[in-house]
Amino acid sequence: MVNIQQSPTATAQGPIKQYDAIIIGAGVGGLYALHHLRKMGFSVRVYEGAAGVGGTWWWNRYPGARVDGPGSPFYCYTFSEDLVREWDWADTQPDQPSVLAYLEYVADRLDLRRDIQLETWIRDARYDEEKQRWLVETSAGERICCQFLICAVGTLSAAYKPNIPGIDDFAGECYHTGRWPQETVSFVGKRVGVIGTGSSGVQAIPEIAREAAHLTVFQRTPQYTIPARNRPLDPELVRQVRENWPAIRAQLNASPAGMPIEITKRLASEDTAEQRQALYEELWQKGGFHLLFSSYADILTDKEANRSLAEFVRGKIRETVRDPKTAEKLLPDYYLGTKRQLLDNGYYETFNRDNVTLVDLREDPMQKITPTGVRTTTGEHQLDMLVLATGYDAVTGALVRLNPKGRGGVGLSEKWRTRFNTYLGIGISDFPNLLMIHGPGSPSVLFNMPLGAELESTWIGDCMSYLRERGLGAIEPTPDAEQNWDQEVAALANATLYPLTDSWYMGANIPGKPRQFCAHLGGPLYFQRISEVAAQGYEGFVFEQKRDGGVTTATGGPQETDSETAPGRSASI
Ligand code: N01
Repeated sequence: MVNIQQSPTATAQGPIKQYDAIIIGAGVGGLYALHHLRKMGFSVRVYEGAAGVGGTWWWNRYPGARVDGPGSPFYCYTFSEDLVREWDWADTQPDQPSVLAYLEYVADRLDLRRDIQLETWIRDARYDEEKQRWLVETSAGERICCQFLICAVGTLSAAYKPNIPGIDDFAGECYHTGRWPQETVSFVGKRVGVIGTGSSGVQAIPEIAREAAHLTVFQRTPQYTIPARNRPLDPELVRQVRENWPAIRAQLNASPAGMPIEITKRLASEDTAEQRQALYEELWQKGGFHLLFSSYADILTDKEANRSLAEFVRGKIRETVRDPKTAEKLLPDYYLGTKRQLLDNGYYETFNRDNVTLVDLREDPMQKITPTGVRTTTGEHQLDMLVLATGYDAVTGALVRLNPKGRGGVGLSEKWRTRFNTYLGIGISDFPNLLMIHGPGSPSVLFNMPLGAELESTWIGDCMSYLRERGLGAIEPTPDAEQNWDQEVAALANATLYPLTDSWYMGANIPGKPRQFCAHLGGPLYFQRISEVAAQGYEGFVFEQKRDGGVTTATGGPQETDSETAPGRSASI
């Protein structure tokens, strides 16, 4: 049975390593942060639980995993024209091995690996108010002391295994899409069950169906998915992009999702029903997010506009799926786009195959998982393999599981019990010197992730340098700034249809999780806001002068001490 929780065992011992900052996570965010902070002269080390770099792209090896947004050549780091010139993407929606290979290439090209420690989980991180530093213990039993704790722990990294009765009793193979094994998984000749029809399920299901003897899809909420229309990348586009990269980069920075998608200002009510139908058809054929973002400006804010597009997609489902009863079960009824919009490569078509069965859990609820299959009200579905495509405790989950302890030893899980308050999605009051990349309340999952990581890491680097230049020991948001930020994030979300739907954006997929929209919807305005905050001397944050107990380290690597402080010593390179 898939094991999602990590259980570190070694006892902390040995000398204490000193750094300016440690970064937790070697995914898209952590890799860039390491590069950037190192270049700024900070001593930094990255700790990563996986056996390789890549974060979510290292773990998500399930069949069919690929970028399901406007992909190449824009889902990449933008800061280096060399990288843009050197890396050849094959498809418009690169598959997981390609994205992972790209991130590995970046790690090598920028010589990042020497400062990354793999297969090392952070098992404790607590802020020492006297020393103004974080004291950290790893699963390998190491002790680290650093001024800044940079959490690049991923937004979709805390895999969620639902508490279905009997889930640990299944005797066959069982895998979670977010913790897929390194070795090849064969479906040949097997009766496979997939629970979950979000992005991961919708990508995996057509691939598994091609190999398996039989596939049973357990669907709780039917979803709208739009054809991704993945295709080989046009060499002419690549040439143009490479030649005009600075201008394209500026365009990406200025666009609402950090992606080159045409955003229309036209409202659905400005067109007739026939005109809307014709536009939807054109954008459906184009594929990808165009249907959602380039059709009408009010799709995500106006119920009627949304209904017209939703009905169009429901029509496509009825057209595609031959068995009307199956088609009916696949028809979604929430506001389109308010759960993460899915893109697929032949999802609805898969239900025309003879070896695929759809179980609608809303009319035939799941009762339990048995050693040999899944029991629903109408009977038992015998299975050799179970795939849990059940998603993540998104955006906050990995931070809460890390559970750093801030002022007074209070853990983040306690602080965030009823609401995930942050300031700018970067800082948290009572957690001095803890800085997040893609934290809750930043655009994170609603913005091009590599580009967002660059922009946030740059802000973090500037902030650290502000402290260094002024001999400051600590920075932390005020509770007022945090509360105002929370209201701003909520107000942006409340102006849309997002809060009307149960989604992981709202925390609704995790029992007991506060219902709260997880991201700032401002896009480029967000990045403008955080720059303004910095320009105004980090308005909304408070600083502490450095106390004597603080240890200053210089560029180039850790200091080792056998007590927790070494006042006045600075590291040699
Ligand atoms: O997870 P999800 P995901 N019984 O939470 C169902 C990103 N991503 O891994 O909708 C039965 O979306 C649940 O049902 P319901 C992307 O941002 C990116 O698919 O809650 N079913 C749902 O169908 C995405 O949005 C890429 O009713 C249960 C499914 O499991 C995010 O990751 C690829 C259940 C979970 O869907 C998460 O996607 C993949 C239960 N007890 C993912 N519990 C790329 O860009 C849950 N479900 C490559």
